[in-house]
Amino acid sequence: MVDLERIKKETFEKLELSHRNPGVYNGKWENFSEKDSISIRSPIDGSDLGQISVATQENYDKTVKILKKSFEEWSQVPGPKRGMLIKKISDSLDKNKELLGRIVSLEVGKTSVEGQGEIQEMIDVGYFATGMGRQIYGNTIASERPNHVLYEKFLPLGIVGVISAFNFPSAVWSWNSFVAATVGDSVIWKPSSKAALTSVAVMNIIGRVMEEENCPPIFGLVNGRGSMVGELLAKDTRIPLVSFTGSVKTGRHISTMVSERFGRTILELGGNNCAIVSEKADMNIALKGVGFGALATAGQRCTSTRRAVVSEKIYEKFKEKLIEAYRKARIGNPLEPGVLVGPLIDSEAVRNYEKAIEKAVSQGGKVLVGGKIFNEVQTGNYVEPTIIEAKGDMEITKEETFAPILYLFKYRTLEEAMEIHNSVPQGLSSAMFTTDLREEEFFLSSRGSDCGIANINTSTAGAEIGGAFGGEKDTGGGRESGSDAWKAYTRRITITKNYGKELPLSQGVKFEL
Ligand code: UN1
Repeated sequence: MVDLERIKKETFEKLELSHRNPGVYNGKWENFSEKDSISIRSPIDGSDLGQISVATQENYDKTVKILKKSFEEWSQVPGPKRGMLIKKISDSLDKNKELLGRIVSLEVGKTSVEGQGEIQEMIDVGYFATGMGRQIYGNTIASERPNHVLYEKFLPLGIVGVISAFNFPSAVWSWNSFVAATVGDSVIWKPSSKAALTSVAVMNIIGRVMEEENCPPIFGLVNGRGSMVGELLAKDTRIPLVSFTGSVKTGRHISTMVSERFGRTILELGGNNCAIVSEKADMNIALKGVGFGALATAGQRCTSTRRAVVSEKIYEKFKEKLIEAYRKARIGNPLEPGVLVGPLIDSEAVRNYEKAIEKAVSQGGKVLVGGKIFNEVQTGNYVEPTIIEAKGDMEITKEETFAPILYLFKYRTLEEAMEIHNSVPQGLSSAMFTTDLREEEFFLSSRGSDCGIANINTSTAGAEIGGAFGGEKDTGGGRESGSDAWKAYTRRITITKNYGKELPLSQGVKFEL
């Protein structure tokens, strides 16, 4: 049995967290406000993890002003140098990886390895951004006019707002922030109020590096509720870009407010990710891929596998083996070694799990395994991972429920599988398990997966930071993290330069003055 109290004490001490933590950082911590605070409870055992103060409008304004000033200085620093600061941050996160991972586990209930993985994801994107500091490039384009050059430059945008969700309380922030900072922006962070402690722990580490490096405060933090801080950010014309991760409903609201002022958004909203398992799949890989996708983070990833569409030729065998694997998966305290499925974030998530199962059953679904609250652990936040055999076009399978519920479908032809796959409003991640080249290329073609992420023989979950992350349809269309996602954090200028002795006009227009 792990000694939770000891772990808490040690982690808090080393990360300089207390029972009452300030929640606003703008180069220095703003004092704990007595007026309003967020209470954090661990989903592991319901115990009190302390309080985080909530930003007032004044705190918010002051932070934006400071970040604006920092931007002016920081955007003048050469890209490779900016990248080197991010490297130092990554080095420091690496040194504190174990402790930070523990905070993630304590606060949002991730298993130890997944908590560590979350921090590793920050470290990775930091090193990626370091290299990127030397690769902020634009195209040179052939001009139609003699003695002319046509090219483009990507300049920093200003202050980028990042609103992050509880399930990846620091990694998704870093995808946005490290890339944005490397292209020359400053960043204001509004974390989920369910994961405010992680944000304070991360800023404690980063703040120290910034001080040592004598760097202007380019990373600000304003904890608070979405209805207050989120709204302020969305309406604030000083914030040219808002990156939001969360529900479709809130994303739609934020997006409307930001676009009303012609601001830009990067939206990473819901996923309803599907895996197609062909009769030509390697059964072991498919079982592990679907199992990991559906069970990791207790089904609380945007990339979690929520539907599996299996060829009728192997359906029964696959079903049997998957049920067997589910029965073996250990549920419980996520800090215990060997546990695969930790708690859901809170009692509301448990209610949503129960409601979804009820709806599925009333729509004709059959519970094959799981379906109940897991009573062996006291807090009530633990649920049994569930597989539901779907019947026909069940409405509930079109919704994203943040819980370990997997809907199982059977297909006859690949076209039929693809239709089921693409029949949901969301379009984040997808996977196909097959060893047939024709099948995989069909899946990756314009008639195939309609998602932003399409994987072959690996899970819908667990993307690497090197690729662009995001999806289509109700997922919102944004791209973050790797590849050329950095461009979204810049403004592009197109430049035409005439180095000749005449003034020829484009399109052959003559204009004799
Ligand atoms: C999310 O759930 O919002 O691909 C992000 C994955 C992780 C990130 C998930 N690397 O599962």
